[in-house]
Formats: sequence, structure tokens, C-alpha cells
Amino acid sequence: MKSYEVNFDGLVGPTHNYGGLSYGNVASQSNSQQSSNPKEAALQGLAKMKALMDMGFQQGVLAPQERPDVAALRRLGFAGSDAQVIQHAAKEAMPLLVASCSASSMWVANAATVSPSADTADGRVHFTAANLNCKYHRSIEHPTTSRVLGAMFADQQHFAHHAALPAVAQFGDEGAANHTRFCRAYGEAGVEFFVFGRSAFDTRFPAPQKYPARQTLEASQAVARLHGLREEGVVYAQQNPSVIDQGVFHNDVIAVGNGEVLFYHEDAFLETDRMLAELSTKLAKVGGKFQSVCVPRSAVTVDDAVRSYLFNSQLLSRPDGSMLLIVPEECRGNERVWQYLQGLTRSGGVIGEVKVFDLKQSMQNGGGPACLRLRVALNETELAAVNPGVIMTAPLYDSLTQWVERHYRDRMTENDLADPQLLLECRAALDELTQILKLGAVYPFQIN
Ligand code: SUG
Repeated sequence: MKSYEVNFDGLVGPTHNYGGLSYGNVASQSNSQQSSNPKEAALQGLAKMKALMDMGFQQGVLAPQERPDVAALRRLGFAGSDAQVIQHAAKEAMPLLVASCSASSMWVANAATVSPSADTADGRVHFTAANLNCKYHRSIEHPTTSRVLGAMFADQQHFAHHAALPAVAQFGDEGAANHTRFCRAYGEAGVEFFVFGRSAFDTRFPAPQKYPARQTLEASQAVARLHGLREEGVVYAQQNPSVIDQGVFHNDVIAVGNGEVLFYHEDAFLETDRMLAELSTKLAKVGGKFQSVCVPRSAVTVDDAVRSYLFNSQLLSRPDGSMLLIVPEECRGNERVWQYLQGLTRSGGVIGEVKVFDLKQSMQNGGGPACLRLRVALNETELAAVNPGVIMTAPLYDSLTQWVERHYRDRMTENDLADPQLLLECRAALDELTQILKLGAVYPFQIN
């Protein structure tokens, strides 16, 4: 049976703004308070989805969330009508209003961890929504994420959904941003690679000194258990704490994998040799031949990687077996990174081509091409069971771009977030979106 990797990209929501909310994420901190352009952000994301679809890849779309999250503000004690809740928060606690307005759900690599059916005990595709509990503005995403994923992958014969892990730091879970799957073919059993930043219960593991390690070993282990993964099909590795302290807040900022290939920075992991050997042995047991492409620090520093987002790229398999790397424009702007990429594609190795995309609006908050997509490996039958409303087609692309043109503002600052009219605009837009994507009622304003 045929199988595919389907990339579901997060559609940027109408409140996209630079709130400076993510300590440890260099771009988010350095662009804090700048004015953003939600319309441009959404169109940049849609252009990437369309380009990948046009290249022959399977592409889907994941809906944004209701923002401002008035219910979240009510839970923090703001009361009155919806407009009053927003006005009170703006006056008394602007950072909380900004957090409740974040369009951060666009980075759907953090929406969930997904295990394909070939890896799981019950032969279904498993999803665990990420609790994202390292940052308040992200911790409020998972209830709606679960509803949206449930509406996209509704068929219980093929899809199993797990609620987010307990919302405490010990089970900090950031979803697929710290998870990679290696396999010979998408429909065959593979090896799932979980990368954690620290252990919550075992003091033998080191931890970063400056910035938080968002993913714990215990969270990764819980996800592997929930999904029914075999021990032989799982490898755990620790992120090098010193790169977290240099701004690598997710592993997908320093490594990316696909098929049998891991593309990573020399400083990405601890105990790299042991980890590579384990990946190689376990992949061999399911018929695969593991290959790694290490980028040496002498060619690209960790700082270059963080600024250019070289590794926050999409590594995609072409029908001829070669791979294509989708990188952000910022890679072309960094001389060392660009030179490295030129050499890489000329070397005759597995990565044969690089394509550049302008995702500046998202990049300025620390979200590159890889952050914007959730990968779901599906066989033909499973793909046919996905809600067809969320699979990208030329007509869907046209409707979504027109929808963005109609509803989105082209400038957003803190003052705009305090405008109660924004809530009404967003709800009207999202109500229409659920019809375009055939999601049914998924937003709090639709179900309460
Ligand atoms: O969680 N930025 C996101 C970026 C997530 C990137 N995802 C992956 N690497 N997979 C984060 O730090 C910034 C929001 C703000 O500051 O307005 C933010 O949430």
C-alpha cells in the first residue's frame, strides 16, 4: 500500500503579534513590541503550503485558535462582558492580555506528537496534544488543539487521540519539535527519536543554566507509552544543555530528520556517538540504513544556526530518493550558512536541493519552516479517512487567501490587541474558516 508524509501547516491567526513572550527564544525576545503584519504572515505561510503542494507533496492545513482567549482571562479573574474583560486586562495587566492574544498555535510542530500506525501496538495513528506548559501563552493551546485534531482525524478506526500530559513542569511536553521518526518507507515500522532537555526525576542528567529546558525525559517516555511504541522502536537522547543556553529552545532548531537521514549540528546532543549507534542498530532491525549528516561547528556555529534557522528546515523525500531541504530566507542572508548549503548540494550526498522561502513574519517570533508544520505519516486508507476539508488543493488555497484578504489586518501593535473590536473580527473570521475547512464547532465561542 502507498504511504505518505503529509505536512499539515499551521494557518497564522489574525492576531499574530510580537509579544516578547518566549524567554529563551532569541527572536521572540529581540523583536518584542515591534509591529507585526498578520495578513502578510498568513499569506507567507499559505504560499509555502501552495508551493509544496505544487511540487507534488501531500499538504494539509491546521486551523488557528480563538484569540484573544477571553475564557483564559476570565480564569485569571477578569470579569464583565467580553469587551470589559479585554479592557480590564489591558488596563491592569497588559502582559496577560498579550499572552491571551498570541497566535502561537501557528507553530504546529508543537501541537502534538504523532506516531504512525506502523509503529503503534494497536495499528492506529496516535496523537498526544502537547501541554506546552513552559510558557503560559502556549499552555492555553491544547484544549482547542485537541478539538481541531479530533475534527481533522475523526475516524476512530484509524486515529487515536490522547489528552495533553499533566500540566506541570515535570511533564513539560513540546510535541513534535523534539520528536523525529526514521524509517525506510513511511508505511513501514520505524524508529521514533525523542529528544529531551532535562530529566525531572533523575538528577544524574545535566540541565541548562540560563534558559529553560522545555521538554522532559519523563514527558517523552509517557508519550511513547501512550502510543504503544515498542522499546526496540524508540531512541531517547539528551539535547546538549549548552545549546539550550544559546537559544536552541527546541531540538528542531538544531537538527532535522527524515526517512533514514538525520541532519544535525555537531553540538546538538550529548553522547552523540552512542545515540547514532543506537539509531543505526534499531533502524537496521526494521530494514533501514541510517545515515547522518553532521554540520561541523567550524563551518556553522550554534549562533549561526540559531540566527539563520538552518536546521529548522523541512527535509523532504523526492520520488527519486534524493532529498530537498526547505529553508528560510535568513539562511541566504548568513554567508557561512549559505556557503555550507552550496557545498552540501554540490557534494553528491543525499540532500540534493535547497529551496528558500520568505517566512519573515513567523521567523521574527522564532518560527521557521519546520515549526510551521506537523508531520503525519499516513497510508492510503488513512489518508482517505482524514477530513477532506483540511487537505490543500488549488481551490482551497484560493479560498483561504481570499479569506485572509477579507479578514486580516496588516498591522498589529499592543494598542490593537486592546481593541475589543478585534475579538469580534477574529470570531467572524474563524466562524467562516470552520465552514471552509469543514471542521464543525471547535472554538469556545462556537460551543459555549
Ligand atoms: O514557543 N514563539 C514560539 C516559537 C515556536 C517555534 N517552534 C518550533 N521550534 N518548533 C515559542 O517560543 C513567541 C510569541 C511571542 O513572543 O509573541 C513564541 O511563542
